Amino acid sequence: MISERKLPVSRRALLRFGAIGAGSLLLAGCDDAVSENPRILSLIDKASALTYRAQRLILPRDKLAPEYAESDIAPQFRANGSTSPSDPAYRKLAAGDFADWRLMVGGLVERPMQLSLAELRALPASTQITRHDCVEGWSCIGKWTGTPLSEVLNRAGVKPQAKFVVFHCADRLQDGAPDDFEPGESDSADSGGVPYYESIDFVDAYHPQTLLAYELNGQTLPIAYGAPLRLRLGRQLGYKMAKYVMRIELVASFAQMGGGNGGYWEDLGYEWYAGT
Ligand SMILES: Nc1nc2c(c(=O)[nH]1)N[C@H]1C(S)=C(S)[C@@H](COP(=O)(O)O)O[C@H]1N2
Ligand SMILES: [Mo]
Repeated sequence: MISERKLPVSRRALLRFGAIGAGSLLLAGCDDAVSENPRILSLIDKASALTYRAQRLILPRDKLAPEYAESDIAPQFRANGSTSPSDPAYRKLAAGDFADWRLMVGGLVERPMQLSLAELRALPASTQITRHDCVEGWSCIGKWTGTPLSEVLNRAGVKPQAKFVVFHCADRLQDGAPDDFEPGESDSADSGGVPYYESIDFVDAYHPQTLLAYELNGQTLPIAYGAPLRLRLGRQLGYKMAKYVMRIELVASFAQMGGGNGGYWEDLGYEWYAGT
């Protein structure tokens, strides 16, 4: 079911990739020093050495990612990847403060639904101060508020055949080798490109720190960070945390979707299970 292939992106390429970001985008409160951050280096090693199955055996299902104090929050959270989708339908929704936006929930569910932001905000909410680790080698601590994904899944009613939750996003990124990608430079060109998407299994989908976040640091989620709704996971790397989520689809397999590897970066060679 889950591919056991090794990460084809070399660690050297990842570090070079990280070095570009570290040089160009230093922000107070975010830890950018990839070469001095042994934890990030070791998690890159871990991501390539351990299979998904091994990680799932080692980690208790509900093991929580560390949570931090208000004083640990980065003064400015770093934005990465798409920061302003150019899709016309998205721009129109953004112009209306997402009043007309609806989260579509479909696929292998008993009750397909559409939820407005007001409806999501009316569901039980959860707030957490957690650290975001990007595969490029930087980390940032932020306070996220949103609806636990489990609240939405329970209302939609997950069919027994469903194995994965897929997040379809509003933005498109240029396809290409990770070496060609300039972090933060994806937006001007996203009218062509490939739609961003991600997928997780039900261990993560029902994990208490898995949120559909609509606030960052007590403010309505800004567009740069994925407005109106983005995924937050406690225990995986940044690229899993889909921004600009438009549609959630429950599937038995993602083999027929995109490049067949379960996510935009996965289709370019990154691990599907990006455990930290
Ligand atoms: N839709 C979408 N989601 C995305 C991305 C993206 O380009 N598009 N980039 C990913 C990567 S690599 C990271 S590190 C985080 C960045 O989130 P931030 O901008 O809030 O820091 O979003 C992830 N989710
Ligand atoms: Mo990332």
